[in-house]
Amino acid sequence: MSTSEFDALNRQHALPGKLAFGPGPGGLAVAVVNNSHASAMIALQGAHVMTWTPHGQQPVIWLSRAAAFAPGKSIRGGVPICWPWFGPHPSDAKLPGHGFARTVPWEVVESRSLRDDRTVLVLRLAETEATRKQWPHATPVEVEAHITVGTTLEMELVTHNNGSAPVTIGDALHTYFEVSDIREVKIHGLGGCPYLDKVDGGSRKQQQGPVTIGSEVDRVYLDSTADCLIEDPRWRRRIRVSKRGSRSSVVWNPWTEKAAKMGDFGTRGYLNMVCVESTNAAEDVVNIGPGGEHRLWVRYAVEPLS
Ligand code: TA6
Repeated sequence: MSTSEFDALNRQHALPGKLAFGPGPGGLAVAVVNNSHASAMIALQGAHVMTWTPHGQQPVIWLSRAAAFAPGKSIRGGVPICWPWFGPHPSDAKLPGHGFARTVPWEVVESRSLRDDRTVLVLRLAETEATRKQWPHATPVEVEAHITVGTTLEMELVTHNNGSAPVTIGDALHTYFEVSDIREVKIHGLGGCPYLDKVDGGSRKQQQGPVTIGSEVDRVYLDSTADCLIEDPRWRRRIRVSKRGSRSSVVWNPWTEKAAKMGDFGTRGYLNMVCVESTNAAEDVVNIGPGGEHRLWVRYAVEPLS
């Protein structure tokens, strides 16, 4: 983005002292938020929340120190938006995993400060010839990301079916949370849920008690609508993941080998992260009727461990 484009963007959407746009890592255009509650950085590519840190807290969102930042390249960490499919494309392995939304530019459509000083930023992805090539379908669809930065982080992914035919999407907020040491963390809220274990051929199992991680974990929890709690004893906190409009959750940590193969995790990055993803994936994809919409909403909150 050129200086004059940043100037135009700031003239239209900057919030003095709270929100400004400029070049970020790798020259990617970013929105930088700093209000009385928290700081955050959001790449316009993919409407990708890269960082969110409530003042006085350790970072809540993990961003790999070895992440690559380049146009069209997915960013390792933050909150990747998976849309309009989750995971591998259902029929064409040549198409990007987790859809194209996270690697294309989104347009800023609104910014505002709320009365409680939280900062709202709304971005929209309108379809293009390039996206239609990857996702040919009869009905015009667009998606918006509503991001609210405060002592909590709220995100809502709104898919609008603007046409006269139904459309099916998979979507997710593929959030990387920062933890002190994954080996000490417990994830509550999924006990009793059935899950597909992608580390064991996708076999269907049932979660017993909290999730603990001591090797590669990649699980799609079905019928999971309750809050998840990421309990971090060393940082004496837990991160509450609340959601609406999502019927499945994914827990993922690549552990050593997979992280090394991916190349953008850094040497020990996997020890300080866990993905708890709010998704509509696998058998939980979403059908949106003509003129309808689907909302996937999350709220992340940090709570002290008594
Ligand atoms: O959500 C878990 C997962 O599907 C893993 O299987 C792994 O592929 C991860 O997403 C990261 O995918 P990415 O395309 O961002 O490298």
